[in-house]
Amino acid sequence: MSDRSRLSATDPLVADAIADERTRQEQNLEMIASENHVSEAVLQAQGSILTNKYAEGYPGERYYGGCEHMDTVEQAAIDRARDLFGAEHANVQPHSGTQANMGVYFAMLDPGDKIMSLDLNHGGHLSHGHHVNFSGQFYEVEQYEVDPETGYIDYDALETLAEEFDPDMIVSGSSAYPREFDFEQISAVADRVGAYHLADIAHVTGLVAADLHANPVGTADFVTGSTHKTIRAGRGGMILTSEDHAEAIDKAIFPGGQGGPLMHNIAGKAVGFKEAQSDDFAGYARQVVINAKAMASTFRDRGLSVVSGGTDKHLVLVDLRDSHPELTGKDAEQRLEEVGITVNKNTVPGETRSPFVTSGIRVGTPALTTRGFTEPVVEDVANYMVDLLDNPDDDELAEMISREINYLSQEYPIYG
Ligand code: DSN
Repeated sequence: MSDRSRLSATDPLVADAIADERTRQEQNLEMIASENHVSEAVLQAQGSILTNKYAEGYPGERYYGGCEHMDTVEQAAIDRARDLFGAEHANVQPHSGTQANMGVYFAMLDPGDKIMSLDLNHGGHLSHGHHVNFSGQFYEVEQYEVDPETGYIDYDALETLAEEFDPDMIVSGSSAYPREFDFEQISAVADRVGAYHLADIAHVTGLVAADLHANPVGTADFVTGSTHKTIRAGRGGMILTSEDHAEAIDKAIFPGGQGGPLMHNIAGKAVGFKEAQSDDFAGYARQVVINAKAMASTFRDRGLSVVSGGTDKHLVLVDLRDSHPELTGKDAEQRLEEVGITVNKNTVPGETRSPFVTSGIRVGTPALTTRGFTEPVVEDVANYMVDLLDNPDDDELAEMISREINYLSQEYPIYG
């Protein structure tokens, strides 16, 4: 009996939902910038019997017996992460990027200490001190912004704010900022005001690993990331740091903030990191950026306003207010979803609508590039998107685009 038939016999509801989700992923174009399609090898590792094993502790120092194979897997993930990013120390146990950030805060800060980070509406992340997140409740937070004219981070204003606020930690990194961070400049400001610098590279781990994006390791005191985005190593998080902070970080993750590591996820990370060491992956990462730039210039040519005028990486942030004032991010997300294009509504700098409505959409190329899309196809997709946004009530056009998307999804299968 195959695994699939065993699951459908035990729990048809879950089996059907997984099968339907697989069909959805195959038939839609996934353009949420934080998503990707992992390899069959990563899927196999993450869906393995390693989920059965408790391995509290770290390789060679566990609180449970029978951990010799867990040590092999976790040490491989650690060694490969250190090699990919040039880090002295890697902790691969955080369950997610947010848990990784929590680990760094818990290791280095006391409740009430001060964090300075990028505002959520300007591209930041909830775990960088937003008031609805623990980070905004346990710490005092001030946020820097992008220059409203250019869409780039205003480093002069960041420095002035740091001098006034006197933070204990400055966080760089983002969820929806289409440009590279100047990690060296932020580290220099952090040094001047006596703060730690945490660089959260969640979105760009794959681009950093492939040397396509500045690497903050060795510049920032701590580097955190998630492992399922551009690096395609399956769900999870990691922390990279220097030897002198290694012990504090390891203690903050276990026993500080987590119990048993998710060994099946760590196996996925190990496999994904091995894949990321290959020339194939470097070519993939290059194409992710080429595709995003092609998408940004198509949007621009068609009259859309692209925050910061373009992109340095895998995502484009479209501000709909100038070109489509009547269309919200929510409307755009919904209309695109109806033809098989999945994006997410996103707040934009100077946002006036709620996060449930928004005035923008965030569009990413990591998953399309995994399917094999190159610039001409990406440009076609971008043109279909603008056609639809220009004519949101034209059902005939929507049907035609839906057929084209369906054709493309069959031409470029994910798992065959
Ligand atoms: N929620 C993720 C994103 O979409 O960017 C980040 O954690």
